[in-house]
Amino acid sequence: ARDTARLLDEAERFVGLFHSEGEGQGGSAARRMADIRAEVDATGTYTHTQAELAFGARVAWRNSNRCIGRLYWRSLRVRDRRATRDAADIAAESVKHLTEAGGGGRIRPTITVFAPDGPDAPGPRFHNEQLIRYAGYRQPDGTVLGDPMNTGLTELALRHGWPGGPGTRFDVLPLVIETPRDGIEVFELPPEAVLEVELSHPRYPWFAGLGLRWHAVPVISAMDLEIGGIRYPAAPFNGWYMGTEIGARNFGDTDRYDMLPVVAAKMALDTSSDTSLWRDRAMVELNVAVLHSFARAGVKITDHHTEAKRFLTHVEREEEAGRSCPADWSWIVPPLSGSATLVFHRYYDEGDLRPNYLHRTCPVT
Ligand code: HEM
Ligand code: NRG
Repeated sequence: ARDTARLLDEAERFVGLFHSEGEGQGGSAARRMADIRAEVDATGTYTHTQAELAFGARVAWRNSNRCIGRLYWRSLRVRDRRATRDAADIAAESVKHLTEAGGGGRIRPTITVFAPDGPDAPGPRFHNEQLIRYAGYRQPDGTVLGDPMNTGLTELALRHGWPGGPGTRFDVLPLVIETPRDGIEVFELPPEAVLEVELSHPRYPWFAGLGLRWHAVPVISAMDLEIGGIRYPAAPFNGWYMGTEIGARNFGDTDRYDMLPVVAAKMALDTSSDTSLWRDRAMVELNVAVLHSFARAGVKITDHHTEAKRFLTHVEREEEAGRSCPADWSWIVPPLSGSATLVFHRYYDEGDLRPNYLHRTCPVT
């Protein structure tokens, strides 16, 4: 009963927002709430209309206080796949999401929404943190082949029948999908659904020889979409990359691909002293390589200066619309040259609004 009361409270807040932002198409919030109450009475849950689902997914993006890319929140494409319940069909729809959203490089911000959690059974979920992730194989000597971030998911996939990839640093992991009926199942992604960019550098011919590559489309798949008290645990969404995510973090972090020492050595920098700023110089060139390579491959990407300006435009627009834009400074400020971007030089309201995308405690296991 307490759950039902909470659900109805959340539904009322959401329906109020939906109507106050002019999405109601002539209907009234009170009428809609009466229907929702009746449906909750009868079934323990309620079903969003397509318009509510699309609005909810877009506003959840608008409310994502860690995201610098929110200027285009209204243009999110919403694929309603709530009726798709079998793991194999969910995998097939995820592959379609990848090809449609990838657009051969003309990336389109897209979300696919699968079934929500219900009163009797949870919805399906992905154990993959993103639809495309590179395997991390723990080696006997304690090092990791591939992406150390994904050792847990790699071992989970192997335990559930994945034979393992070819054994490169960039083996694409299978989808690991859990449904209440069939438990955990594993589905290989077809290579043509995985758009990737090989990295080269505009001035350093040796850079291509490092053999680095990254996937074009980041599709976050282990966050719950929460709208009006309803949780959608499988609702993978994507935009495009900001270069620093790859060049500074994925390749720069010491607990990821840890490439700064390798790049610095190739650049013949003095790595014996922190003071030579070899890490900083290597990081800049890694980021130059990422932006250069994506542009050359015709794959949409953005740099942190452009995106910081766009973000402040977004904050202004939100204020004009009478809303304050919630933002988490520590995520919004880019990991490279923070103070050279405008987003560094101010503070923000953090906010914790709904609808939103929320982390579950643990995607793997
Ligand atoms: C986080 C950029 C689209 C929701 C981020 C981050 C960046 C970013 C740089 C920080 C990531 C990190 O530090 O690891 C962009 C760009 C987009 C875009 C350039 C291009 C259109 C989207 C879309 C959604 C979204 C379409 C949802 C519909 C989020 C969320 C986070 C986030 C929820 C936080 C993720 C977490 O907590 O791990 N975004 N984003 N973004 N973005 Fe966006
Ligand atoms: N840093 C992560 C991706 C996080 C989300 N970033 C986006 N989201 N651009 C990485 O894979 O490097 N998005 O929806 O576009």
